[in-house]
Amino acid sequence: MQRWIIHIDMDAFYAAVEQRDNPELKGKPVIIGGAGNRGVVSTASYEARKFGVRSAMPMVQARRLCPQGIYLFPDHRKYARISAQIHAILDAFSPLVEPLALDEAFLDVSGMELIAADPVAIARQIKRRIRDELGLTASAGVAPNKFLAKLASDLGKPDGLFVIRPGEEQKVLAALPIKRLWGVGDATAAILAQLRIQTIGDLARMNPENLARRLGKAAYELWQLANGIDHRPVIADNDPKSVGKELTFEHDLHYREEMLAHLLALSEKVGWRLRRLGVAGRTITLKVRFGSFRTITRSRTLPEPTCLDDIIYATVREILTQTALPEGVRLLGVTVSHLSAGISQTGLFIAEEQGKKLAVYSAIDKLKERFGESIVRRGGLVKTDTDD
Ligand code: TTP
Ligand code: MG
Repeated sequence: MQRWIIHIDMDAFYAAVEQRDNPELKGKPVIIGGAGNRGVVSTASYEARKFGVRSAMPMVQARRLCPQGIYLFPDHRKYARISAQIHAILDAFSPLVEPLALDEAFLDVSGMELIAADPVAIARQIKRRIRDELGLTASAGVAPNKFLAKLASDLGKPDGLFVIRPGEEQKVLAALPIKRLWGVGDATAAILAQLRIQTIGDLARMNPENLARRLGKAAYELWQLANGIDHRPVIADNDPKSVGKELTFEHDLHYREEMLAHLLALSEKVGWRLRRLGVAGRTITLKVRFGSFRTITRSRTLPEPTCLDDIIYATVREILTQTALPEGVRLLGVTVSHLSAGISQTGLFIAEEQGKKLAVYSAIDKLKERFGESIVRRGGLVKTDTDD
C-alpha cells in the first residue's frame, strides 16, 4: 500500500492569531517577541518578513530592520488553546496524528483513499476547516514520507498545498541546499562543502560508503534522505496500553444469549476505538462481575493482533462458554491489550484475511463517524443501554 503523509504547519502562527483577533493588524508588519534587551523574535507576520525579520532574531535587530512594525508580547495561553482546536480538527481526519509543535503535526492517511478522499483532497479539507472554523491559514505538505511532507509544507508557504508524488522526489530535492536535510547543521555542512557537496542532489549522487568514511554512521541516513527515502512512522501521541469498554446492567443477566448480545455490542465498540487509534492488540480479556460483586477476568492471547469486531467477539464468546456462571451477571467488560501500532501505516502485521475485512470495517467506520456510533449494527442485535 502506498504510504501518504500530510504535514500541516500554521502560517506565522502567533502573528496570524493576533491579526485575526485584532483586525487593525491585518496586512501590517506584526512582530511577536520577548521584552528587554535580550528579547528575541518568536515570529513575524509575512508583511514583516519582507523587511528581513525572522524568528529567533534579537528584538533590537528587528526594530532596526522594521521600525514601523507593530511589536507585541506573546500570549502563550491563547496559542495553546488554539493549538488544541487545531489538533481536534486534525484528529477527525486520521487516527494517526503526531503533534510536533503547537502549530504543526503529521498525519498518516495511508489507505484512506480507499474509503474517503485521496490524500490531496484530505489536505484541502483540513485547510478549509482550519480556515472556516478558526479563521487562520495553514500550509499542507502531502508526500510519501515525513521528511518530504515537512519539506513540502514549507515549499508552499504561506497558505500552501504542495504535493510530492512518488517518483518526483529527485526533481524537488536536487537543487535544494544541503541544509534543508534533517540533521545537517553548520558542522556537517562544512564537511560536505569540502567534498564539494552543496545541494541535496550532490549528496544523493554520492556513493554512501565513501560518504560514511567522512561522516560516520549518520552518512547512510543522510544519503537516504537525500534520495527521498524515510521510513520513520507517524507515532500518535495517545498511546494506550489497552482499549476496553464495559457495561453495567440495570438488572442482573441470567441468560447467556442475552450476555452474548451485549458482548457483541461491546466488541464492536472496542474494535472501532482500536481502529480509530490505528492500533491492534493480541490479548482479549473478558470481565464478569456477578450480582454479589465478585469479579473475574479471563484472557486469551491470539497468534496475531487484531482490531476486528468479529475476532474480538468470537474470542470473548469462547471465553464465556468456558466460564461458569453460578449467579446473575451485573457487569460485562471487553478489553484488548498488548497493542501494536500502525495498521494504517504498513498493514504489515495484519494477515491478509484480516486486511480484506479491515477495508469493509473502514467503510462501516466512516458511516459511524458521520452518523454516530449506533447507526451501524449487525442484524439481530438487541438494543442495548450503553453507558457512553
Ligand atoms: P513556526 O511554524 O516555525 O513559524 P510560524 O508558524 O510563525 O511561521 P511559518 O510556519 O509560516 O514559517 O513556529 C510556530 C510558532 O512557534 C511561531 O508562530 C512562534 C513560535 N516560535 C518561537 O517562539 N520561537 C522560534 O524560534 C520559532 C521558530 C517559533
Ligand atoms: Mg508555522
